[in-house]
Amino acid sequence: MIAPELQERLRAVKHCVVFTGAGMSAESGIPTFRDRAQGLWAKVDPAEVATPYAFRKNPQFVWDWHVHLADAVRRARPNDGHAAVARLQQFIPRVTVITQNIDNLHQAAGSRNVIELHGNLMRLKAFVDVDELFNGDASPLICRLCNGYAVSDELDRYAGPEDLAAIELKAGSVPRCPACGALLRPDVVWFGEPLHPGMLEDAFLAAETCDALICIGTSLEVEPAASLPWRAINRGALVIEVNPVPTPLSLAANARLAGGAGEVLPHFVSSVWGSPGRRSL
Ligand code: BV8
Repeated sequence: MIAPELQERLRAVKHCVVFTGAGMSAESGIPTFRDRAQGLWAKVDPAEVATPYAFRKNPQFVWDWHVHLADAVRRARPNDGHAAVARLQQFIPRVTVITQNIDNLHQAAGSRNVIELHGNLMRLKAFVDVDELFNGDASPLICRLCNGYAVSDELDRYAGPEDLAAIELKAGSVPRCPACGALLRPDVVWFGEPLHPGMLEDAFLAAETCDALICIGTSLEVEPAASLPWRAINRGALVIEVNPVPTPLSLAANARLAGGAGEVLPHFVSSVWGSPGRRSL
């Protein structure tokens, strides 16, 4: 498990970053990214379908792919790994969870300071076709309700935020903003889209100023998120990796816990900081 001197150093940590990927939610029944193309989607490369270009070309196809994922997310509950991550808040003065996941399970487990680098599948937003925007010379009309570029002004002048909030990511045709008719899409960061600048800046700052970073369930293949553990290492932070298989980070980390998040994290947290319920803050 973890060498005693490393345990001592971990117990002295004041700010811990927990950086997670799809493997964190695998034991909650949500397919990892590389396994996402399962069953009816077996022939689909997620990096090809989770893009604005794919959505513009075939909105219904991309919508249906996300509905398939959303159904798995709705069935999912936080696993023992999410609970162990949330328990760190009892022992460490500051815990920042930075997740690539879009399933809300860290928050559901009780983690309070969560940066969702790639968005959240249960939120919708207007689809803004940047290419279309820069082709046309007419300055687009911004919809007062969805903040998208209105397809037509005031389809329903009485539509309000509750009408927009009532629209869900579920099977059926791709919904439109009730006020302006703009297509709606999942509020996740697709490939080829920039991450939210403020969020990314916060994530970089946390990784560069923390005392320890625990990297859980990520293949570290997607940038710019994948650079976070390396930023922590470059600043001299302790880095622990949790993954059943080695990754490019494994040899550089101070320790690697080979196993599933739900399987190894509860024992890791108890053995270093103490069993559930023991408070040290
Ligand atoms: C951007 C939302 C710029 C959608 C996602 C060439 C080289 C380098 C970079 C690029 C390139 N070409 C393009 C890029 C950039 C691209 C990128 O990185 N592509 C990769 C594929 C090469 N990045 C982007 O496009 C980003 N944007 O760069 O914008 C820009 C700037 C200005 C203006 C315009 C543009 C946006 C990236 C975000 C993409 N969206 N998600 C959705 O989820 O539907 S990323 C997607 O991959 C998921 O969020 C997923 O979380 C993420 C990363 O994957 P992992 O989480 O690591 O999951 P994976 O399955 O890979 O691994 C799971 C791991 O868990 C494995 O290691 C496994 O062993 C382990 N595991 C399994 N079971 C368990 C476990 N671990 C613990 N416990 C278990 N039980």
